Amino acid sequence: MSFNVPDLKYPYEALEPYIDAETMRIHHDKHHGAYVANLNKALDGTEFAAWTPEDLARDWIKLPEALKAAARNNGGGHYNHSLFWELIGPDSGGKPSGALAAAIDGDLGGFDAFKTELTKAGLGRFGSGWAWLVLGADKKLAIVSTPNQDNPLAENRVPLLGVDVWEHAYYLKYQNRRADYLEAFYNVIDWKAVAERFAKAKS
Ligand code: MN3
Repeated sequence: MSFNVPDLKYPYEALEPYIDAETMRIHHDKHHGAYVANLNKALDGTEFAAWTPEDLARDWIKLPEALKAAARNNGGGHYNHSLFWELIGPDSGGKPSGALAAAIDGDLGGFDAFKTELTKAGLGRFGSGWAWLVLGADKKLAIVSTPNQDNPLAENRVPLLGVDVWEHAYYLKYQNRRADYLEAFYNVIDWKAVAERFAKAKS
Protein backbone atom coordinates (compact mmCIF):
# COMPACT_ATOMS: atom_id res chain seq x y z
CA MET A 1 0.00 0.00 0.00
CA SER A 2 1.43 3.34 -1.06
CA PHE A 3 -0.67 5.61 1.12
CA ASN A 4 -1.61 5.32 4.79
CA VAL A 5 -3.92 7.14 7.18
CA PRO A 6 -1.71 8.93 9.73
CA ASP A 7 -2.48 8.25 13.39
CA LEU A 8 -4.12 11.03 15.35
CA LYS A 9 -1.75 12.65 17.82
CA TYR A 10 -4.54 12.82 20.41
CA PRO A 11 -7.37 10.51 21.51
CA TYR A 12 -10.71 10.55 19.67
CA GLU A 13 -12.36 12.21 22.67
CA ALA A 14 -9.71 14.92 23.05
CA LEU A 15 -11.71 17.55 21.19
CA GLU A 16 -14.88 17.18 23.27
CA PRO A 17 -17.20 19.00 23.67
CA TYR A 18 -16.51 20.80 20.38
CA ILE A 19 -16.03 17.75 18.18
CA ASP A 20 -17.34 14.50 19.65
CA ALA A 21 -15.40 11.26 19.89
CA GLU A 22 -17.76 9.28 17.65
CA THR A 23 -17.48 11.85 14.86
CA MET A 24 -13.68 11.81 15.18
CA ARG A 25 -13.59 8.01 15.10
CA ILE A 26 -15.80 7.67 12.02
CA HIS A 27 -14.28 10.66 10.27
CA HIS A 28 -10.68 9.52 10.76
CA ASP A 29 -11.01 5.76 10.55
CA LYS A 30 -13.85 5.37 8.03
CA HIS A 31 -13.97 8.48 5.85
CA HIS A 32 -10.25 9.20 5.70
CA GLY A 33 -9.69 5.45 5.60
CA ALA A 34 -11.91 5.15 2.52
CA TYR A 35 -10.07 7.93 0.67
CA VAL A 36 -6.79 6.15 1.31
CA ALA A 37 -8.13 2.71 0.36
CA ASN A 38 -9.58 4.05 -2.89
CA LEU A 39 -6.42 6.00 -3.66
CA ASN A 40 -4.30 2.88 -3.22
CA LYS A 41 -6.72 0.87 -5.36
CA ALA A 42 -6.43 3.41 -8.16
CA LEU A 43 -2.71 4.21 -8.06
CA ASP A 44 -0.92 1.09 -6.78
CA GLY A 45 1.21 -0.31 -9.56
CA THR A 46 1.44 3.04 -11.36
CA GLU A 47 4.26 5.60 -11.20
CA PHE A 48 1.87 7.96 -9.41
CA ALA A 49 1.90 5.79 -6.29
CA ALA A 50 5.27 7.41 -5.57
CA TRP A 51 3.80 10.90 -5.55
CA THR A 52 3.21 12.59 -2.21
CA PRO A 53 -0.36 13.44 -1.19
CA GLU A 54 0.66 17.10 -1.62
CA ASP A 55 1.80 16.43 -5.21
CA LEU A 56 -1.56 14.81 -5.95
CA ALA A 57 -3.56 17.65 -4.40
CA ARG A 58 -1.61 20.20 -6.43
CA ASP A 59 -1.06 18.41 -9.74
CA TRP A 60 -3.82 15.79 -10.12
CA ILE A 61 -4.67 17.43 -13.45
CA LYS A 62 -1.36 16.10 -14.87
CA LEU A 63 -2.41 12.46 -14.42
CA PRO A 64 -3.81 10.31 -17.23
CA GLU A 65 -7.52 10.80 -17.82
CA ALA A 66 -8.44 7.43 -16.27
CA LEU A 67 -6.73 8.31 -12.97
CA LYS A 68 -7.65 11.98 -12.66
CA ALA A 69 -10.86 11.62 -10.70
CA ALA A 70 -9.29 9.22 -8.19
CA ALA A 71 -6.28 11.48 -7.71
CA ARG A 72 -8.40 14.60 -7.36
CA ASN A 73 -11.04 13.17 -5.02
CA ASN A 74 -9.20 10.51 -3.04
CA GLY A 75 -5.75 12.09 -3.22
CA GLY A 76 -7.29 15.40 -2.26
CA GLY A 77 -9.28 13.73 0.50
CA HIS A 78 -6.14 12.11 1.87
CA TYR A 79 -4.14 15.33 1.80
CA ASN A 80 -6.93 17.53 3.17
CA HIS A 81 -7.69 15.23 6.08
CA SER A 82 -4.03 14.63 6.98
CA LEU A 83 -3.67 18.40 7.21
CA PHE A 84 -6.93 18.82 9.14
CA TRP A 85 -5.89 16.44 11.94
CA GLU A 86 -2.58 18.29 12.30
CA LEU A 87 -4.12 21.73 12.64
CA ILE A 88 -6.65 20.94 15.34
CA GLY A 89 -6.05 19.59 18.78
CA PRO A 90 -6.86 19.67 22.48
CA ASP A 91 -5.94 22.71 24.62
CA SER A 92 -6.22 24.86 21.51
CA GLY A 93 -8.31 27.76 20.27
CA GLY A 94 -7.80 31.33 21.32
CA LYS A 95 -6.00 33.63 18.93
CA PRO A 96 -2.77 33.48 16.96
CA SER A 97 0.18 35.60 18.00
CA GLY A 98 3.37 36.98 16.47
CA ALA A 99 3.88 37.27 12.72
CA LEU A 100 0.69 35.36 11.86
CA ALA A 101 -1.43 37.67 14.03
CA ALA A 102 0.23 40.68 12.41
CA ALA A 103 -0.50 39.30 8.92
CA ILE A 104 -4.13 38.61 9.85
CA ASP A 105 -4.40 42.21 11.05
CA GLY A 106 -2.71 43.59 7.93
CA ASP A 107 -4.22 41.39 5.22
CA LEU A 108 -7.61 40.48 6.63
CA GLY A 109 -8.48 43.37 8.92
CA GLY A 110 -7.98 41.58 12.23
CA PHE A 111 -8.96 38.38 13.98
CA ASP A 112 -12.68 39.12 14.17
CA ALA A 113 -12.82 39.89 10.46
CA PHE A 114 -10.86 36.67 9.76
CA LYS A 115 -13.38 34.69 11.78
CA THR A 116 -16.35 36.32 10.07
CA GLU A 117 -14.90 35.62 6.61
CA LEU A 118 -13.91 32.01 7.33
CA THR A 119 -17.33 31.27 8.79
CA LYS A 120 -18.98 32.93 5.79
CA ALA A 121 -16.87 30.83 3.42
CA GLY A 122 -17.82 27.66 5.31
CA LEU A 123 -21.52 28.48 5.38
CA GLY A 124 -21.48 29.62 1.76
CA ARG A 125 -19.96 26.41 0.42
CA PHE A 126 -23.01 24.69 -1.10
CA GLY A 127 -22.94 20.93 -0.54
CA SER A 128 -19.57 19.52 0.48
CA GLY A 129 -16.17 21.13 0.66
CA TRP A 130 -13.75 23.15 2.72
CA ALA A 131 -13.11 26.71 3.84
CA TRP A 132 -9.48 27.81 4.04
CA LEU A 133 -7.06 30.37 5.31
CA VAL A 134 -4.42 30.49 2.57
CA LEU A 135 -1.25 32.30 1.61
CA GLY A 136 -1.64 33.51 -1.96
CA ALA A 137 1.02 33.76 -4.65
CA ASP A 138 1.20 37.46 -3.69
CA LYS A 139 2.26 36.32 -0.18
CA LYS A 140 -0.90 37.78 1.31
CA LEU A 141 -3.41 35.92 3.43
CA ALA A 142 -6.85 35.24 1.99
CA ILE A 143 -9.98 33.23 2.77
CA VAL A 144 -11.21 30.86 0.07
CA SER A 145 -13.38 27.80 -0.20
CA THR A 146 -13.13 24.73 -2.39
CA PRO A 147 -15.73 22.13 -3.43
CA ASN A 148 -15.54 18.45 -2.52
CA GLN A 149 -11.91 17.44 -1.87
CA ASP A 150 -10.28 20.11 -4.01
CA ASN A 151 -7.40 21.98 -2.40
CA PRO A 152 -6.06 25.55 -2.76
CA LEU A 153 -2.69 24.12 -3.86
CA ALA A 154 -4.22 23.45 -7.29
CA GLU A 155 -4.86 27.22 -7.52
CA ASN A 156 -1.31 28.12 -6.48
CA ARG A 157 -2.27 28.99 -2.91
CA VAL A 158 -0.79 27.44 0.22
CA PRO A 159 -3.40 26.14 2.67
CA LEU A 160 -2.57 27.24 6.22
CA LEU A 161 -5.79 26.17 7.92
CA GLY A 162 -8.77 24.24 6.61
CA VAL A 163 -12.16 23.51 8.03
CA ASP A 164 -14.02 20.52 6.67
CA VAL A 165 -17.67 21.41 6.02
CA TRP A 166 -18.77 18.04 4.66
CA GLU A 167 -21.76 16.85 6.69
CA HIS A 168 -19.71 13.84 7.88
CA ALA A 169 -17.54 16.32 9.82
CA TYR A 170 -20.38 17.47 12.06
CA TYR A 171 -23.70 15.75 11.46
CA LEU A 172 -23.73 13.35 14.44
CA LYS A 173 -23.43 16.19 16.94
CA TYR A 174 -24.71 19.23 15.09
CA GLN A 175 -27.12 17.70 12.51
CA ASN A 176 -27.97 20.48 10.06
CA ARG A 177 -26.43 23.22 12.21
CA ARG A 178 -23.26 23.91 10.26
CA ALA A 179 -23.02 27.38 11.83
CA ASP A 180 -22.82 25.87 15.33
CA TYR A 181 -20.11 23.45 14.22
CA LEU A 182 -18.12 26.31 12.67
CA GLU A 183 -18.44 28.37 15.85
CA ALA A 184 -17.18 25.41 17.88
CA PHE A 185 -14.31 24.80 15.44
CA TYR A 186 -12.51 27.96 16.61
CA ASN A 187 -11.97 26.25 19.98
CA VAL A 188 -9.89 23.45 18.47
CA ILE A 189 -7.61 25.38 16.10
CA ASP A 190 -3.96 24.73 16.95
CA TRP A 191 -2.60 28.19 16.16
CA LYS A 192 0.95 27.13 16.89
CA ALA A 193 0.74 24.56 14.09
CA VAL A 194 -0.90 27.10 11.76
CA ALA A 195 1.84 29.66 12.55
CA GLU A 196 4.50 27.08 11.67
CA ARG A 197 2.89 26.49 8.28
CA PHE A 198 2.67 30.24 7.76
CA ALA A 199 6.37 30.76 8.56
CA LYS A 200 7.33 27.95 6.18
CA ALA A 201 5.09 29.23 3.39
CA LYS A 202 6.44 32.77 3.72
CA SER A 203 10.08 31.76 3.54
MN1 MN3 B 1 -13.96 15.00 6.04
